[in-house]
Amino acid sequence: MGTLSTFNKLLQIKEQRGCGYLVLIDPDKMNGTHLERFIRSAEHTDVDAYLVGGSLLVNHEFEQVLTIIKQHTTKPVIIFPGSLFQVSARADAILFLTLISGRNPDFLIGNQVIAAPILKRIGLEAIPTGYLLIEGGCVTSAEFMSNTRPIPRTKIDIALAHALAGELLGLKLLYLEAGSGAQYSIPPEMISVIHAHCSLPLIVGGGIRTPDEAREKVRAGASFIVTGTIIEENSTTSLLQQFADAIHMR
Ligand code: 1GP
Repeated sequence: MGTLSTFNKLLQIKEQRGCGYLVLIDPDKMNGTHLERFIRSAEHTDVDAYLVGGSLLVNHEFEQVLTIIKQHTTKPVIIFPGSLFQVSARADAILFLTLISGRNPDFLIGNQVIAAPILKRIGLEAIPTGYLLIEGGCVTSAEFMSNTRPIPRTKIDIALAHALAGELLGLKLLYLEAGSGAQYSIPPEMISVIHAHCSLPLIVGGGIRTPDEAREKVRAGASFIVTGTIIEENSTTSLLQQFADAIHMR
Protein backbone atom coordinates (compact mmCIF):
# COMPACT_ATOMS: atom_id res chain seq x y z
CA MET A 1 0.00 0.00 0.00
CA GLY A 2 1.43 3.41 -0.98
CA THR A 3 1.74 6.29 1.46
CA LEU A 4 -1.18 8.68 1.63
CA SER A 5 -0.89 12.08 -0.04
CA THR A 6 -1.13 15.05 2.30
CA PHE A 7 -4.54 15.88 0.84
CA ASN A 8 -5.76 12.36 1.62
CA LYS A 9 -4.32 12.66 5.14
CA LEU A 10 -6.41 15.81 5.60
CA LEU A 11 -9.52 14.00 4.35
CA GLN A 12 -8.77 11.14 6.73
CA ILE A 13 -8.45 13.56 9.68
CA LYS A 14 -11.81 15.10 8.77
CA GLU A 15 -13.34 11.63 8.46
CA GLN A 16 -11.97 10.35 11.75
CA ARG A 17 -12.33 13.50 13.89
CA GLY A 18 -15.28 15.27 12.27
CA CYS A 19 -13.17 18.40 11.85
CA GLY A 20 -9.42 19.06 11.80
CA TYR A 21 -7.40 21.64 13.73
CA LEU A 22 -4.75 23.50 11.70
CA VAL A 23 -2.30 25.85 13.43
CA LEU A 24 -0.95 28.68 11.27
CA ILE A 25 2.71 29.56 11.76
CA ASP A 26 3.63 33.00 10.41
CA PRO A 27 7.45 32.86 10.02
CA ASP A 28 7.73 36.54 10.95
CA LYS A 29 5.94 35.98 14.23
CA MET A 30 7.27 32.58 15.35
CA ASN A 31 10.77 31.37 14.61
CA GLY A 32 14.08 30.25 16.16
CA THR A 33 14.16 28.59 19.57
CA HIS A 34 10.67 29.83 20.46
CA LEU A 35 9.28 28.00 17.42
CA GLU A 36 11.30 24.87 18.22
CA ARG A 37 9.96 24.78 21.79
CA PHE A 38 6.44 25.39 20.54
CA ILE A 39 6.49 22.58 17.96
CA ARG A 40 8.07 20.13 20.43
CA SER A 41 5.32 20.76 22.98
CA ALA A 42 2.54 20.80 20.37
CA GLU A 43 3.59 17.25 19.42
CA HIS A 44 1.92 16.15 22.66
CA THR A 45 -1.40 17.78 21.73
CA ASP A 46 -4.10 16.83 19.23
CA VAL A 47 -3.22 19.57 16.72
CA ASP A 48 -3.69 17.90 13.32
CA ALA A 49 -1.36 19.82 10.98
CA TYR A 50 0.54 23.07 10.43
CA LEU A 51 0.00 25.77 7.84
CA VAL A 52 3.07 27.95 7.21
CA GLY A 53 2.94 31.35 5.52
CA GLY A 54 2.11 35.02 5.81
CA SER A 55 0.83 37.90 3.70
CA LEU A 56 4.19 39.60 4.02
CA LEU A 57 7.52 38.13 5.16
CA VAL A 58 9.88 40.78 6.41
CA ASN A 59 12.45 38.48 8.03
CA HIS A 60 12.89 36.06 5.12
CA GLU A 61 13.19 33.06 7.41
CA PHE A 62 10.78 30.89 5.46
CA GLU A 63 13.11 27.97 4.65
CA GLN A 64 14.60 27.98 8.12
CA VAL A 65 11.16 27.96 9.73
CA LEU A 66 10.07 24.99 7.59
CA THR A 67 13.25 23.13 8.54
CA ILE A 68 12.64 23.65 12.27
CA ILE A 69 9.02 22.53 12.04
CA LYS A 70 9.82 19.42 9.96
CA GLN A 71 12.61 18.45 12.36
CA HIS A 72 10.28 18.34 15.33
CA THR A 73 6.94 17.10 14.07
CA THR A 74 5.41 14.09 12.35
CA LYS A 75 2.23 16.06 11.54
CA PRO A 76 1.64 17.37 7.99
CA VAL A 77 3.34 20.71 7.21
CA ILE A 78 1.53 22.63 4.47
CA ILE A 79 2.54 25.92 2.87
CA PHE A 80 -0.19 28.56 2.93
CA PRO A 81 1.52 30.98 0.55
CA GLY A 82 1.16 34.73 0.91
CA SER A 83 3.37 35.27 -2.12
CA LEU A 84 5.43 33.57 -4.84
CA PHE A 85 8.45 33.60 -2.53
CA GLN A 86 6.77 31.04 -0.26
CA VAL A 87 7.52 27.86 -2.21
CA SER A 88 9.79 25.14 -0.81
CA ALA A 89 10.31 21.40 -1.18
CA ARG A 90 10.85 21.18 2.60
CA ALA A 91 7.07 21.19 3.17
CA ASP A 92 4.79 18.21 2.58
CA ALA A 93 2.38 20.13 0.35
CA ILE A 94 1.21 23.60 -0.64
CA LEU A 95 -2.31 25.01 -0.75
CA PHE A 96 -2.38 25.99 -4.44
CA LEU A 97 -4.58 29.02 -3.84
CA THR A 98 -6.70 30.94 -6.28
CA LEU A 99 -8.31 34.04 -4.80
CA ILE A 100 -11.72 33.51 -6.37
CA SER A 101 -13.54 36.17 -4.32
CA GLY A 102 -11.35 38.84 -5.95
CA ARG A 103 -10.91 40.15 -9.46
CA ASN A 104 -7.17 40.61 -9.39
CA PRO A 105 -5.81 38.48 -12.27
CA ASP A 106 -2.42 38.08 -10.56
CA PHE A 107 -4.01 36.16 -7.68
CA LEU A 108 -6.59 34.37 -9.83
CA ILE A 109 -4.11 32.86 -12.32
CA GLY A 110 -0.96 34.97 -12.85
CA ASN A 111 1.05 33.78 -9.85
CA GLN A 112 -0.13 30.20 -10.37
CA VAL A 113 1.32 30.24 -13.91
CA ILE A 114 4.67 31.40 -12.52
CA ALA A 115 4.65 28.86 -9.67
CA ALA A 116 3.37 25.78 -11.55
CA PRO A 117 6.60 24.82 -13.38
CA ILE A 118 8.57 25.28 -10.13
CA LEU A 119 6.13 23.08 -8.19
CA LYS A 120 6.33 20.41 -10.89
CA ARG A 121 10.12 20.53 -10.89
CA ILE A 122 10.52 20.20 -7.12
CA GLY A 123 7.70 17.63 -6.92
CA LEU A 124 5.74 19.42 -4.21
CA GLU A 125 2.14 18.25 -3.79
CA ALA A 126 -0.24 21.07 -4.75
CA ILE A 127 -3.75 21.08 -3.28
CA PRO A 128 -6.09 23.21 -5.47
CA THR A 129 -7.84 25.56 -3.05
CA GLY A 130 -10.37 28.31 -3.67
CA TYR A 131 -9.68 31.25 -1.36
CA LEU A 132 -12.64 33.44 -0.41
CA LEU A 133 -11.88 36.60 1.49
CA ILE A 134 -14.87 37.66 3.60
CA GLU A 135 -15.19 41.05 5.25
CA GLY A 136 -14.03 40.79 8.87
CA GLY A 137 -14.68 44.25 10.36
CA CYS A 138 -11.28 45.76 9.58
CA VAL A 139 -8.83 45.97 6.67
CA THR A 140 -6.62 42.88 6.98
CA SER A 141 -3.18 42.25 5.48
CA ALA A 142 -4.73 39.73 3.07
CA GLU A 143 -7.12 42.38 1.76
CA PHE A 144 -4.49 45.08 1.47
CA MET A 145 -1.76 42.91 -0.03
CA SER A 146 -4.05 41.15 -2.53
CA ASN A 147 -5.66 44.42 -3.62
CA THR A 148 -9.07 42.72 -3.68
CA ARG A 149 -12.37 43.59 -2.04
CA PRO A 150 -13.70 41.04 0.44
CA ILE A 151 -17.24 39.68 0.10
CA PRO A 152 -19.55 41.51 2.54
CA ARG A 153 -20.28 39.27 5.54
CA THR A 154 -24.05 39.65 5.10
CA LYS A 155 -24.01 38.64 1.40
CA ILE A 156 -24.32 34.90 1.88
CA ASP A 157 -25.75 34.40 -1.61
CA ILE A 158 -22.66 35.98 -3.17
CA ALA A 159 -20.32 33.84 -1.05
CA LEU A 160 -22.30 30.71 -1.98
CA ALA A 161 -22.15 31.51 -5.71
CA HIS A 162 -18.35 31.83 -5.44
CA ALA A 163 -18.13 28.53 -3.54
CA LEU A 164 -20.22 26.77 -6.20
CA ALA A 165 -18.05 28.22 -8.96
CA GLY A 166 -15.02 26.82 -7.13
CA GLU A 167 -16.65 23.40 -6.91
CA LEU A 168 -17.59 23.38 -10.62
CA LEU A 169 -14.08 24.48 -11.56
CA GLY A 170 -12.77 21.32 -9.89
CA LEU A 171 -11.05 22.81 -6.84
CA LYS A 172 -10.50 20.40 -3.91
CA LEU A 173 -10.87 22.70 -0.89
CA LEU A 174 -12.39 26.09 -0.08
CA TYR A 175 -10.81 28.48 2.43
CA LEU A 176 -13.30 30.90 4.00
CA GLU A 177 -10.99 33.64 5.26
CA ALA A 178 -11.87 36.62 7.44
CA GLY A 179 -8.18 37.65 7.44
CA SER A 180 -5.56 37.27 10.13
CA GLY A 181 -6.51 39.26 13.22
CA ALA A 182 -10.00 39.98 11.86
CA GLN A 183 -12.39 41.68 14.26
CA TYR A 184 -15.20 39.29 13.28
CA SER A 185 -14.68 35.67 12.23
CA ILE A 186 -16.69 33.99 9.43
CA PRO A 187 -20.43 34.07 10.32
CA PRO A 188 -21.80 30.57 11.12
CA GLU A 189 -24.84 31.22 8.85
CA MET A 190 -22.50 31.67 5.89
CA ILE A 191 -20.67 28.42 6.71
CA SER A 192 -23.89 26.44 7.10
CA VAL A 193 -25.42 27.66 3.81
CA ILE A 194 -22.23 26.90 1.86
CA HIS A 195 -21.91 23.53 3.62
CA ALA A 196 -25.51 22.67 2.69
CA HIS A 197 -25.08 23.40 -1.01
CA CYS A 198 -21.42 22.80 -1.81
CA SER A 199 -19.65 19.45 -1.46
CA LEU A 200 -16.12 20.81 -0.94
CA PRO A 201 -14.44 20.62 2.50
CA LEU A 202 -14.39 24.07 4.11
CA ILE A 203 -11.34 25.51 5.84
CA VAL A 204 -12.45 28.36 8.12
CA GLY A 205 -10.04 30.92 9.58
CA GLY A 206 -9.43 34.50 10.58
CA GLY A 207 -10.30 36.13 13.91
CA ILE A 208 -11.11 32.92 15.84
CA ARG A 209 -10.04 33.63 19.40
CA THR A 210 -11.75 31.06 21.64
CA PRO A 211 -12.44 27.32 21.58
CA ASP A 212 -16.19 28.08 21.82
CA GLU A 213 -16.01 30.27 18.72
CA ALA A 214 -14.16 27.47 16.91
CA ARG A 215 -16.80 24.95 17.97
CA GLU A 216 -19.55 27.21 16.59
CA LYS A 217 -17.85 27.05 13.16
CA VAL A 218 -17.56 23.26 13.37
CA ARG A 219 -21.26 22.92 14.21
CA ALA A 220 -22.06 25.12 11.19
CA GLY A 221 -20.18 22.73 8.89
CA ALA A 222 -16.48 23.64 8.84
CA SER A 223 -14.14 20.75 7.95
CA PHE A 224 -10.97 22.45 9.21
CA ILE A 225 -10.40 25.33 11.62
CA VAL A 226 -7.32 27.57 11.47
CA THR A 227 -5.98 29.68 14.32
CA GLY A 228 -2.93 31.91 14.04
CA THR A 229 -2.93 35.11 16.08
CA ILE A 230 -4.38 33.71 19.32
CA ILE A 231 -1.70 31.00 19.45
CA GLU A 232 1.05 33.56 18.76
CA GLU A 233 -0.28 35.43 21.80
CA ASN A 234 -0.70 32.37 24.01
CA SER A 235 1.26 29.35 22.81
CA THR A 236 0.60 27.10 25.82
CA THR A 237 -0.13 23.44 25.22
CA SER A 238 -3.25 23.77 27.36
CA LEU A 239 -4.83 26.32 24.99
CA LEU A 240 -3.84 24.22 21.95
CA GLN A 241 -5.49 21.19 23.51
CA GLN A 242 -8.62 23.18 24.41
CA PHE A 243 -8.94 24.23 20.76
CA ALA A 244 -8.32 20.65 19.57
CA ASP A 245 -10.96 19.30 21.98
CA ALA A 246 -13.50 21.92 20.87
CA ILE A 247 -12.83 21.28 17.18
CA HIS A 248 -12.79 17.47 17.20
CA MET A 249 -16.34 16.16 17.12
CA ARG A 250 -15.17 12.60 17.76
C1 1GP B 1 -5.20 33.82 8.59
O1 1GP B 1 -7.04 32.37 8.81
C2 1GP B 1 -5.78 32.64 9.29
O2 1GP B 1 -4.96 33.51 7.26
C3 1GP B 1 -5.70 32.79 10.78
O3 1GP B 1 -6.24 33.99 11.26
O4 1GP B 1 -4.49 34.91 12.77
O5 1GP B 1 -6.87 35.65 12.99
O6 1GP B 1 -6.19 33.34 13.68
P1 1GP B 1 -5.94 34.49 12.76
